[in-house]
Amino acid sequence: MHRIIFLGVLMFLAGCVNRPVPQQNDAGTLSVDRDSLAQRVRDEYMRSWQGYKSHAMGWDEVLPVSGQPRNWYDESLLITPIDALDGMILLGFREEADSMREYIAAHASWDKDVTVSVFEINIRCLGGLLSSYELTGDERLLYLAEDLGKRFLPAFSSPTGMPYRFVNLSTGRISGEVSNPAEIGTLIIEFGILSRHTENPLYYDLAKRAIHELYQRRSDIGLVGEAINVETGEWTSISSHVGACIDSYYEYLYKGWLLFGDPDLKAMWDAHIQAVNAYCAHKNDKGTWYGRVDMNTGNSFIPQYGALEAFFPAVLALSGDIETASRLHTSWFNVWAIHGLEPEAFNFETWEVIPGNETYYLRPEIIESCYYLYHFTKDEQYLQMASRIFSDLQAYCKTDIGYTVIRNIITGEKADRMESFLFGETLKYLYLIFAGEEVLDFEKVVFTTEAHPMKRGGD
Ligand code: DMJ
Repeated sequence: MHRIIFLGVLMFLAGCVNRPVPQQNDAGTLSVDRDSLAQRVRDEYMRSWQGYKSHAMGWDEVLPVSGQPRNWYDESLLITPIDALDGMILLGFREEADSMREYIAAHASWDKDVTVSVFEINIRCLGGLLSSYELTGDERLLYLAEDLGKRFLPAFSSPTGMPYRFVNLSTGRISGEVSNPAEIGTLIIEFGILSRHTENPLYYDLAKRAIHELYQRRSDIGLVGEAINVETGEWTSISSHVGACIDSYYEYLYKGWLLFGDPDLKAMWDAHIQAVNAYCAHKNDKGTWYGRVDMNTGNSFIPQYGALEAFFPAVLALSGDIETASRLHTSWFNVWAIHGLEPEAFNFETWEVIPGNETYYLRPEIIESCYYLYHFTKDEQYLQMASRIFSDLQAYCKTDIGYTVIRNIITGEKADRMESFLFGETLKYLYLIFAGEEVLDFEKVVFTTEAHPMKRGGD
């Protein structure tokens, strides 16, 4: 017992050591030292990047506890370097970014007999190459992006035009006929930017057709389900929400409208957000939430919200609904504060982690929402939240090599995984919120779902 108390005190002190001390500012509100936090995020970014380089250079990822290298498929696609490159540029690591750009130009190749997830490789690699191309003008990155885009094309050969989930990069063989709105609808930004820079409308047109086909299959009350067969067009799951498998479909409708000015995308967003607000939104004594319902009736409400849903305040804020965004974000931050990390899924009525969802995957969405809400409101509370999150990441997820997934946020047990979105999103959003808009003018870009900024208004 004494040992447990002693350990508890040690853990508490360890947490305190890492937490930045809030300071009183002139207005009498708590403030955080943004410059010093931005510098600390930069240091952590570079420390983790060196961890990847020294243990796994040329592989897709490093395992941050064991130090083993890991590939997603039989051969490396350089997922971490490509996903990280624009962050390296934005954080001001110019020499490292130049050398990594040379490395990618020399070693990246899509001519591989591997069957990949179109969604994942699109958001991490196609998006990463295109934003780095926009930041540097390096035509070799655009060449790589176009080559990858072409290899995705067989995915659209389904009878409905909605893409299959997987494609073999070398043979074009497709598989995965049961897909979902997120994987079908989260292509239009990357494909549209590829069309813009290659002056080939094919990519935008295919991604738009896929979205259109999906939208046509919404229910009478304007909701989509969680899984759909791209060959038959039949829904195979009627669960409707703003979380995994649906999330970035909604996100890309609004952002696609901002980026390309396509009124069809705006009309689709308007129809969906009305339905989502009517059926999924929920208030209780603990806050504002978005839960799960039957897409056809809007009934059978399940009070589940989680780490992936935490992007939704960012999109609500972007679309002008700051008030709901702020209430929803604060509700979820209160869940973060229980354990100092967030669960993958949480029951907002019983106030418990949903069994089997105790893992924290180093996800960025809660930080992304802090960043958007701070941009729109300039309210210091969002800086304080981001500061607390950064402090918790250091207290619980930090390893000698980088940062790791926490298998169980209640016990603190570590797993051994560091996804590329640590660089692509998690540390990038933390840096951007602390560093301020001199680094990147929020109004001049649209962030992809993997936080790759794409320039608004042409090239
Ligand atoms: C990222 O790959 C993207 O943000 C995606 O849209 C959802 N999941 C991860 C981060 O959590």
